[in-house]
This record gives sequence, structure tokens and C-alpha cells, in this order.
Amino acid sequence: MTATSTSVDLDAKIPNNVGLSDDPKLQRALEQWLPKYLEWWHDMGPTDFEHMPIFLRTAVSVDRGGWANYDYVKMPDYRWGIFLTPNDSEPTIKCGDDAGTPAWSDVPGEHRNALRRIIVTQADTEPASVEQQRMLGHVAPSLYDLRNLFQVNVEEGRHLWAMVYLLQKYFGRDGRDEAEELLLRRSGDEDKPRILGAFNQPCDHWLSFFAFTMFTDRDGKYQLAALAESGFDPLARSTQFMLTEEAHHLFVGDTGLQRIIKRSAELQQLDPNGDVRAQGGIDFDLIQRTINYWYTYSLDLFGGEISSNASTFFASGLKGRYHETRRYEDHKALTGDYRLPVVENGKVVEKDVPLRTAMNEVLRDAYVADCEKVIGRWNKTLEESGSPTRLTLPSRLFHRHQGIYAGHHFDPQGKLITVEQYEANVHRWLLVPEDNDYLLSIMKPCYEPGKFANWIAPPTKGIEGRPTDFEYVKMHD
Ligand code: BYC
Ligand code: FE
Ligand code: FE
Repeated sequence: MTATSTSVDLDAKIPNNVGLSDDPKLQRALEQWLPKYLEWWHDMGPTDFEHMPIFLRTAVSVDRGGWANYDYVKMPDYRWGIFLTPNDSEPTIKCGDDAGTPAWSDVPGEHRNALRRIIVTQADTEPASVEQQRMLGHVAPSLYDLRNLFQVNVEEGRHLWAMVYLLQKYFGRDGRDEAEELLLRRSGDEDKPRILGAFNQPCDHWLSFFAFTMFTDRDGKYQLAALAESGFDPLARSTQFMLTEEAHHLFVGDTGLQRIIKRSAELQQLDPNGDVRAQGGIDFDLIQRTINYWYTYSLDLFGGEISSNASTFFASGLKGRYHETRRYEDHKALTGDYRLPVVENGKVVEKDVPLRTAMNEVLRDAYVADCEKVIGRWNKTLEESGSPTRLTLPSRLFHRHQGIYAGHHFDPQGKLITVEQYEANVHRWLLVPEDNDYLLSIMKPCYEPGKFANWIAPPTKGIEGRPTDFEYVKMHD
């Protein structure tokens, strides 16, 4: 087993609980990567806020609950560390052909390529999201929100460290090369894009930021949970610790959108014609288009509905289902089918496929159910505010770029339509450039403690027991 413990070496250049000082070669490799990472952060991380002290939490221990320390930190001084959730028992492979046998503390040769691909794909999303969000500080609706943005950013940076540690420790020369590449790809770049679709889409304003942390970070939660069931024990324990940080990212997205929805309902009532935009707010059609946009790009992140990759990952115990251990009894999934809609001869029909090949879809089901719950809470907010509007999730067939629905056209209700029908209506269904123009026109920075932009309601409480008018970011050091 890896030499991990609950005790964290905080004095080390790279804080860790993986006994880095006992592995000088690895320590050297990571210390060589550190300045390159900082250079990337300086070039591609949040612009212009490097000298400002921010009230951030830093992971300082791996104990359940007691791992977070809150203090003022300048982002480049953030202590990005390597933390694995400690083992409390002898870990086993959680799913697939060898379910129940001892987990691997090293990478088995036959799974080396697949594991490397999974870890690189996971790793690539982390810096990508920081790149997508780098301009948002300039149009933040409050210091509270600005702080939350930067909290998310530094933790995505730490998630990159978590994956780079695995690459450098377990994948030799290849791993070191991949670690370099991770700092060279760029979100949205034509020649060197990030790997997955959603991470190349622009995220220029806070409506997209909240939708991204709500829907795209939530894909992160489900992918990390699937990897937390991995038979490769260091990956399982690394992703378990990442999940503890992820909860705050989802909170930021869920409550951010909820506060916009609340404010829009207020403005709707304030305006004589119920016109939210006339009051400088964000109208519900635009909110719905934003949900449609980021939710569907996030659905794509689960991969194809019918996937031989997914089948292999599950069969070989590399990736489980959501809460594989707790939720399921049959961890082999050799029998049984999964029924799903497919397009055949211009019609949508139901088809059964072997369960193992549908593992991406099984994970997507858990994700969709989670999203539905949040939408339900937002609609409760609307109801309580006396607004007649209700928000929905579009069909999972709508606006897809991956899997069996890509290449066909559906409306948000999941009805198969022609490309002409789609193109004539797409501006009513998805974010369009004019939406971005409008949003950027109302998003002016609001940096006074306790003040919030007109288009969003204040949060009900602050961070770590601090009031909402706390100086979460010191604009001058
Ligand atoms: N965009 O068999 P298929 C997070 C590729 S988010 C572009 O259908 P598979 C975070 C696929 O790679 C969580 N390409 O899919 C959130 C394959 O390519 P090759 C990130 C895509 O392999 C917010 C081909 O299409 N973690 O942490 O079963 C902020 C056919 O693939 C996409 C992970 O993703 C796409 N959307 O499943 C910060 C976990 N989808 O092999 C962070 C690791 C598929 O033909 N990744 N393709 O070249 C995986 O487990 C799998 O790679 C996927 C795809 C679930 C993504
Ligand atoms: Fe992350
Ligand atoms: Fe995240």
C-alpha cells in the first residue's frame, strides 16, 4: 500500500500525506513541475487578482470534517497539496470480473493504457475550467461571489495536482510527459484544445459560471464517485478526497442560480409589465436557455450511451457505478439489459442493450435524478415568490454532441425534428451571442462589502460563520 496516513506534512514544499519525502525521485519530479504549474497559473489563472488577500479554505488534514483551514491567502501562495483519503480496511476491487479480490496498489500492466487515459481525461478538465473562468473576477456581483469563484479555482488547481501526482508516481516517463501536456493544452484553442467538449465552451459571465458549477462540476461529482470505486486504490482514495472539495463547487452553482431566480421573480413583480429585463435583471427565458446549454454539454461528458470503453472499464474494475458498494448487490452486471431510446429508420424506438455496455447511461441516470432534485428546489423558490414561471430540464436527447443522439436533431421535449426546424428555433432554446452581450451589459463589478449586483439576491448566510458583508476579498493588500 502507499504510505499514506492521517498526518499531513505541511512544512514540505508540496504539502502531502503520501510520504513524499520518502520518495526523493518523485519529490524532485513534482518540485520540477511546480514552477511550470505556477507559470501556467500566472498566465491562465484568474487575471489581475494575484496580489489580493482572499478568505480561502485550504486543506490541511484528511480527517473527516476537520480538514479545512480558513484564512486570507493570495492565490499564487495557495498551498496546493496532495491528499489521499486514508484506508480504514483492506481495499478490494469493487466491480467487474474480479469484484471482491484485493485492490491494486500499483498499476497492473494490462490496464496501464486505460488507466492513464482515464486519469489524463480527468486531469485535463481541472485546468480547463480555471481557464474558462479566468475573466469572471472583473464582473463579479459581490465580494462574497468573487471569493467563491477563487475558492473553486484554487481547488480545481489542487485537483490537477491530485491527478499529476498519480501520473508522475505510477506512469514513469509517460506520466511525466502527460503532466507537461496538461499545462500546454488550452480551453477553446483551435490547435491544442482541452479534451472534452464542455471544457472548450466559453464561460464569460456569471450566469454561465453558476450553470457550469451546477451542471458541469456535477458531472465531476459523478465521474469522481465512479473513480472512487476504482480497483486502482490510489485513484480511489485520491478521488474520494476530491469529492469533499467538490461539494462546495456544487453549492456555489446551485445557490448562485437560486439567488438569480429569486431576484428575477422579485423584479418580475416589481415591473408593471412583468418585464424582468426592463428592471435590469435576467429573464426566465434566458435562464432556461442557459440551463439547456450547460446541462446538455454536461450530459455529453458521460460518453456514449452504448460504449465498449465503459463496458471494459467496468469489467476490469477501473470504474464503478455511483455508490457501487452501497447501492448495488450484483457487482458483476453480467446479466440484464438496459432499455433506452434509439433512432432507427427516422424514428425513436426502444432498444435493449447489455447492461455493461450501458454503464455510461447508468451513471448519467444518477446525474439526471440529482439535477431534477435541484430544479425542483428552484421551482419551489419560484412558487414561494409568487411567480407563475417553472424551469425544466430538457430531454437528454436534445443538443447532444456525443453518443447515439449526436447527428440527429431533437427539440427540448425530445421530439425528433428536421435540421431546418432545429435551426429555425435554436435561438429560443440555447444561449446565443446576443444573450452574452446583454449579460455582459448588466454585469458590472460590485466590490463593496455587503453590496450585491441588482440581478442577484444576496445569500442567506456567509462563509464559515462570517457575515455576508465580510470583506471576503481585500482589494488592496
Ligand atoms: N467530449 O465510449 P465513449 C470534472 C470521446 S468533470 C469530447 O462514448 P467513454 C470537472 C471519448 O474520449 C469529470 N470527446 O465514451 C468539472 C472517446 O474517445 P476515443 C471529468 C468525448 O470513453 C468541472 C470517444 O469519444 N472526468 O471533473 O465511455 C470543473 C468515444 O467514447 C466526450 C472524467 O471524464 C466529450 N464530452 O466515456 C472541473 C472521467 N465524451 O477513445 C472539473 C474520466 C466522450 O475514441 N473519463 N468522448 O479517442 C472517462 O471516464 C471517459 O473518458 C468519459 C467518456 C466518461 C469522458
Ligand atoms: Fe475538480
Ligand atoms: Fe469542481
